[in-house]
Amino acid sequence: MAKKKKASSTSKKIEDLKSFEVETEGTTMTTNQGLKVNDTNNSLKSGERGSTLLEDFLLREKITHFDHERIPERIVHARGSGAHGYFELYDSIKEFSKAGLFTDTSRKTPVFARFSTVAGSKGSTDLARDVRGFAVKFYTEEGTWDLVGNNMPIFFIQDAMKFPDLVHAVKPEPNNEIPQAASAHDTFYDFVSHATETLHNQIWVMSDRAIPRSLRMMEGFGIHTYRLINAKGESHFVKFHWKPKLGVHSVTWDEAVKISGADSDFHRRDLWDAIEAGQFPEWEFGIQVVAEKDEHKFDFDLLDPTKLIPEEMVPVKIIGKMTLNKNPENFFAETEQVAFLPGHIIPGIDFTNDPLLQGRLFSYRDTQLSRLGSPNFHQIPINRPIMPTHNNQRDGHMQMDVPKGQTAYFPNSLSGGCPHLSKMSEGAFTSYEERIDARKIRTRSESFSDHFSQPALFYRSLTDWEQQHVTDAYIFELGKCTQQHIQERMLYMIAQIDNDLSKKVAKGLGLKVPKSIDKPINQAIGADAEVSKHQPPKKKIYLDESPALSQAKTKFDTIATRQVAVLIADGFSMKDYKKMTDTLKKEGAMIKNIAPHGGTVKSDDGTVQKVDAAIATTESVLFDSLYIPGGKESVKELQKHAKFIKFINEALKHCKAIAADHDGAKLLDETYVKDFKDDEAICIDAKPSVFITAMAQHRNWNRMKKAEKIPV
Ligand code: HDE
Repeated sequence: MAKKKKASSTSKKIEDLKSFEVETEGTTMTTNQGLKVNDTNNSLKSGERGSTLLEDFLLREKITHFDHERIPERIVHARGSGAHGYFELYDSIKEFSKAGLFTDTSRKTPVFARFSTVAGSKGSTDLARDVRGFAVKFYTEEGTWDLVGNNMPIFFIQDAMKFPDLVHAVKPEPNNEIPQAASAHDTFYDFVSHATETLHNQIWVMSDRAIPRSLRMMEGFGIHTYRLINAKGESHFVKFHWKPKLGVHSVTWDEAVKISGADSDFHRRDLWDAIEAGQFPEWEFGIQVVAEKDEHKFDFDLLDPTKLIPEEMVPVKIIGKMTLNKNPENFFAETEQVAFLPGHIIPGIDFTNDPLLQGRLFSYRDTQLSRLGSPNFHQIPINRPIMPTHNNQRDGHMQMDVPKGQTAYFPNSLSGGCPHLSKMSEGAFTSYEERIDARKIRTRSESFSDHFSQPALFYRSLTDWEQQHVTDAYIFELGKCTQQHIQERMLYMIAQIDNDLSKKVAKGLGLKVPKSIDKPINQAIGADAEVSKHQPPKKKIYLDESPALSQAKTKFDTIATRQVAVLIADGFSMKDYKKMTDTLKKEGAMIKNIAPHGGTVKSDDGTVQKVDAAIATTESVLFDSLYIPGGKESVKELQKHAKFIKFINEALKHCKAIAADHDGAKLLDETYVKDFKDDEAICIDAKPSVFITAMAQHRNWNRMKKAEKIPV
């Protein structure tokens, strides 16, 4: 079989990985000891029909390895997809940071990024309603820096101490291991309704951000406030942002549910295919910088990870770009074995006292020990830094290096004092000397106690259709809870964010918003006595709206990588087809021919077109838009298959752009499209440019209210 041409790319890290690659082509089968094998199908037996002999070392080696080939999946973020790429800096920010990757614009820093869902197991659907992990490993010349973030700018909890409770609540319930990859169940909302600090992240999860159209179309956030340290040793607070070049776009919940059935690898496949096609995903990298002196000027605490800094208050300064241009060679070796640690830091960046970040600094190293099984996990090829490493750490399971010499301690004279220490001026990392004068105390700062202002700001900043999606999501999620007291407690909490929202959700649940819950809210918070003591009775409004929080305000200027389903059968008009698809391809769209059967179809001028998917094997939800060229015979044939009608009706319901030329429009007349002829995104006998503009809008949300009634 001809080998598929791969998108090429190289970097210091890719070269390093190459030295570990093992080719299969042209090789002879051997055991792990290099012994040539002549039979891998039959075990050694006492006679043709006899029992298997203990002597069979070939069988034992093969089976033993197989028996142990699984490792524990990540306790959270088990389901993930990764890719290689590089980071480029537009402008030096040496006034803020001395880090090489932030000061040297000539560098191309190799990266490996892994995107993930949080709650589901390794094999769960990509389209779960969930936060997405956005972890990037920068292989810098000063050591590896891991920015382990999410696609939402805030987190559920304020203190690492609560993380096991949060995760236990959202994961499948312990008695029956139900539900998989879903927050819509009693234990999650039982927890959430008792911990008001979760409400901000929780309302983001109800928004479309939790069901991205593509991993390539979501933002990324470092969440915590970090520090940037310049060459003079001065510190600035910083929040890190990733902004996708393709804009931020999502699917609807109805699509998410259907995609989970049609292709549960939808996001993984989309990322892989885009990179293989040379359509490299790109994100711009931005920083929000706050001077030390301004630490306390906000209505919230910079150390509180449930708060964002509205971009309207501190703009995001774009300083660079990440491009992902190479798929892994082996999923397990790279995407599964990659170990991200927030504690992997480099000179020029430092931590703050955010109590969630502080806990993470412990957890990520610890978890690799049970997941990867050894303190030598940094020696696994994907985890090796591009810089040589030297220290006196020794031995442990699976030691891959062969450290030479007589000494493994410091100080020493027998090895000439090596490996020797470096000074800060020679590039050594030294922690920022923050002044601390404090009591040792197990508590939560009063400055962390406003839990409603920012979820309310988020909700206020959404457009009507986005707010509608949040309402529907709450009705779905709380509707799946079986305990009325949990639903009512949630309604009470939501009312603290927005009364009207709570009323709409209550209506959907067939309940009333309670005026109070079984205990006053302060006590309801339970364990966090300090938080409850300071709980403000009312939310604050320090900003009317933050447009940056709405997906409707992102980019709508490209159809690159959009999937267009072209519905054709024998006799389709080649003239229509060519005119439309040539223009779409020029804009970077991906054309997929969908026909009544697999193989090929013949156009009206006798040209043969390859079919990408027979209608029986695909679904409308896997595409961004659809086009039907003319051709009497073709349209007649398509009409015979009810699934094409369903296909079109679903695209219409999901507010997608639909185009048809000549006879193609007749097929639309058999669908609900006939009631939507004035719709801006229904393009009949229109120029390709009209269809392109409609598709670039991602969806025609003006259609949403009417389209919701379409019964598919
Ligand atoms: Fe994680 N998290 N986390 N998390 N997290 C893990 O580390 C943890 C948090 C995030 O693609 C684990 O290697 C604690 C915030 C991502 O491999 C574990 C706390 C943010 C990934 C862990 C948090 C994240 C993880 C599981 C609260 C966004 C996947 C496997 C103190 C800023 C990385 C592993 C990948 C993975 C612990 C909170 C993002 C158990 C204790 C906040 C993207 O160590």
